Amino acid sequence: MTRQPNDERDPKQSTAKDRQLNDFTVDDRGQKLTTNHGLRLTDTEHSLKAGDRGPTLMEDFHFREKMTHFDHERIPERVVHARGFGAHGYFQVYEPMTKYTKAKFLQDPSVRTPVFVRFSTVAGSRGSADTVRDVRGFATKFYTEEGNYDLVGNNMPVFFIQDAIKFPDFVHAVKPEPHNEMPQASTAHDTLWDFVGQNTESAHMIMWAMSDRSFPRSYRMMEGFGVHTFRFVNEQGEAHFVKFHWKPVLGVHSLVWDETQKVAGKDPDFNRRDLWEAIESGNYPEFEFGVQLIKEEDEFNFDFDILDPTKIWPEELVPVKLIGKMTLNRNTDNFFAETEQIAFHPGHVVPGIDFTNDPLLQGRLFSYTDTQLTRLGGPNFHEIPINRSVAPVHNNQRDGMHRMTINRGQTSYHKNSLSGNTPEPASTAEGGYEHYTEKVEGRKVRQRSDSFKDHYSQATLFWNSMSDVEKDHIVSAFHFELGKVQSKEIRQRVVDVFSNVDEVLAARIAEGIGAVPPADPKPSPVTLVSPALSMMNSAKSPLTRKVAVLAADGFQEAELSEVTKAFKDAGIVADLISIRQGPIKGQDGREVEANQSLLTADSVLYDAVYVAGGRKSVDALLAHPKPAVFVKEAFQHFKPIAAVGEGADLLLAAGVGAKAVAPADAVDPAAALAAVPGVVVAQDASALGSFSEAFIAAIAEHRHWARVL
Ligand code: HDD
Repeated sequence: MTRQPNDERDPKQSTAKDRQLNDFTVDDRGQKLTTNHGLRLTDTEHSLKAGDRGPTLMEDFHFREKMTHFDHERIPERVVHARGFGAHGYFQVYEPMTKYTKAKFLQDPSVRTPVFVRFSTVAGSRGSADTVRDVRGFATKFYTEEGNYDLVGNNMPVFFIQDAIKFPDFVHAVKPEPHNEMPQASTAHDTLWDFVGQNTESAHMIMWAMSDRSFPRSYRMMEGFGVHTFRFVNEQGEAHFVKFHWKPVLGVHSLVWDETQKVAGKDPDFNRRDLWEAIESGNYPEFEFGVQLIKEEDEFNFDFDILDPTKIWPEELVPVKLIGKMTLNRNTDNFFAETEQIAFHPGHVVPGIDFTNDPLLQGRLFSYTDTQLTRLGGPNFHEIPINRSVAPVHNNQRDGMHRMTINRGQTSYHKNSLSGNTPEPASTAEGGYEHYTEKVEGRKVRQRSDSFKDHYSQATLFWNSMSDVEKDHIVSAFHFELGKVQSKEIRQRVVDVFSNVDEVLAARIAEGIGAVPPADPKPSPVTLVSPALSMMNSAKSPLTRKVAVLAADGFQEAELSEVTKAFKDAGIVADLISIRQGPIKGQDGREVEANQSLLTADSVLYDAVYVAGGRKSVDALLAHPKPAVFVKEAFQHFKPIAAVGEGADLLLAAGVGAKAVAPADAVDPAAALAAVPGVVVAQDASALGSFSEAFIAAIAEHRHWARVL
């Protein structure tokens, strides 16, 4: 599928927001070159000089304009979430949510509400790598008929702190250290772990951050969470507490740590490229929208405070009701204009959605507009095309840097008589926003409620809910992170803090970093488990997985063509990788195009590896140093691997199966390979159908953890 600019798309597929953006979209292709003022130019390669070897003249207005604009092209990056990637799409509700909320975009299943989503990492700069260990931002702007609604969430359901006033402290601790601006996009340094040791409310979020949720395989394969408790309010003014969820249709899947570090070098744009390519090829990412609801009268019926942003509402306790679906179906036309200039704000709500007294949320309501004033250069950032509401905007706000709107009329104040007192406030029946009339009472205090003081139970719940593999990964993550911490006191303090989560966990952490473990460690007495927290229980699918197909001249033709056809039919994306890019010849002389070479492709960029047979092809691969390393890495990253015929020789050369049975020379090598979880082999081309089926099933499993390395 070739890329279709927004204005050339099927009008039936375009949303009100797409059409609005078209009014601002310019296609320079095929046009004459002009200045910013529309003057046609004859030349842009030579500055105006006094003689062809002489000095440049001040009079050269084109030089000055071109250079001045260039000199000012950069804007400040976001103070957090600087690196991001966005896409357009739409949202549709499954059934009217009238009982719970009057939000118009949640009523009519036939209505497609336009959305723009920006995924991001938090700590790194704009140019940092995608696959670092970090929380991922998941911010959605719904362009509803009632104005923009922003759901500014993350891929983890809790946060590091409970009160927004601590956000600058937390961010200063997690960002590169101030004296030397190191390390980039990494939590593995002293100041972050010092913060964790001193601020125990972060314990639960740290458990998430140390899990593999911190490096999603794809933005299309991670959950999103609104984190805070919000309110749904219906037409009758009745409220429910609500938490928001995005559930990826493809399931929740992650990379493995070793892989993330290699990918960061091989393709720092890994996650953004994945999203871009999926959308370009018509594999539109889909997320179901879920809500957890608690009645107002049940506010105090839980053993945690439902307003505490370091707590989840376990899904087994408060089920997630899936109420709609978001589909991302269009890439941006221009990264800067759209993804960089979009401005989210958790305070952009619509009637039917309201806030609670979560002290983290309350503080966020200040920060987001404030930060745009510097980042986007003034108070009129809502007029930037990507930020514009599709609902009409009428008020008495005027002027400021870069004002676009030309407001007609004599008045710009309320109340007035000269314009009949318009624009006039709307009644609630006319869609006017009315705040939920919550009763509040209290003394002014700089304090936090005692109900926020349990910092550990849910960290334990998270730990208890992990599979053994996930637990091992969490422990290694602590070893890596704390291993980079210079201060022994800080390392010890972290072990001491996490012994409140689980002493066995703390002992395992201590073991890898030379710290003192808790004496006589025992598992935590908290035994609650929430299966929804383990990624192992997530949906599995082969759709859009990427397979590396290794072959060279002399490949067995049916083994390549039939298996790659089966991939295609199963929605799997295959790259043919050979020693060189370009055509390669099969046994019987048929040519196919290798679209990657062993220089451009790496195992870490694929979900699975397939080696076709053909003596000459496999011998060529064996003679080259890279293919065996390629397979070995895939094996060590627990990825599905398959081979037919002579292709199995490459697997054996990579050491696959070496530990499956012993002694290796006593058994049939093919049997040794077949005994490895996630390895699929066939003797020859006689049963390619069942072979492909078995391999595709192995690909759907994503990783094969039972493998002995
Ligand atoms: Fe924040 C950006 C998510 C707490 C202050 N935040 C930002 C973005 C996301 C989040 C996804 C990027 C939006 C984009 O793509 O442009 N933030 C969260 C979540 C939080 C959270 C889920 C906790 C539940 N944030 C938080 C607090 C504060 C901020 C407590 C300050 C009081 N966040 C900001 C900010 C940013 C931001 C400084 C930087 C760029 C921007 O807003 O537009 O205002």
